Amino acid sequence: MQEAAPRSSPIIVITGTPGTGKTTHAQLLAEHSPVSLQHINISELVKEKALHDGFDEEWQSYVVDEDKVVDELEPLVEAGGLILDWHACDAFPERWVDLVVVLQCNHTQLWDRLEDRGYPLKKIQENNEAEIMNVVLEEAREAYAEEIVIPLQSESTEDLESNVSRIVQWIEAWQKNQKL
Ligand code: DAT
Repeated sequence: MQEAAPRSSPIIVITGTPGTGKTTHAQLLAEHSPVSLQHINISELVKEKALHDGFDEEWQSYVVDEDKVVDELEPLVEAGGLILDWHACDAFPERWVDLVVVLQCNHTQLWDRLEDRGYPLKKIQENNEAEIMNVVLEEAREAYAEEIVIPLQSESTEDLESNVSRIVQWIEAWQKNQKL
């Protein structure tokens, strides 16, 4: 296992099936964090910087070039202080990551959220199945040390608020540890 390089602010991955609340959590966390954290929505970055091999019409999504994503982020990693918001959490090298939050949501609620987003039926079904099978959580557990992968429920505003305050507490503890 690779050791994470020492850095003054942590790198936190917020992951989960699309619609579980990654961006909502990342935005609130960036507001409340005791250290400055830059929220990077990887799907937006892929579009903006064309880190893809084109658009898949059938799935209505970009075919992401993960190597390009990693190259784009690498210069930012040394300083730390990032929230990486993406469903494909295992794309990030282990040495980058201090905490992986995996958001989870019951599948009927997820279905409604994705329908509201106007996803095609096939994409809703695929994501729903992935959520039921815990695909993202399994991927996170395979890619990172067990103790840094934290699954959190994201079904209500209360969940959102308590998750963010839990992550804030984790950041405070992380900072104290770095100073030891
Ligand atoms: P993601 O970034 O994982 O695709 P999102 O943050 O865009 O998800 O959230 C999708 C929708 O669900 C959006 O309308 C906000 C809502 N939502 C997410 N998490 C929630 C929560 N814990 N409580 C209430 N609504 C939530």
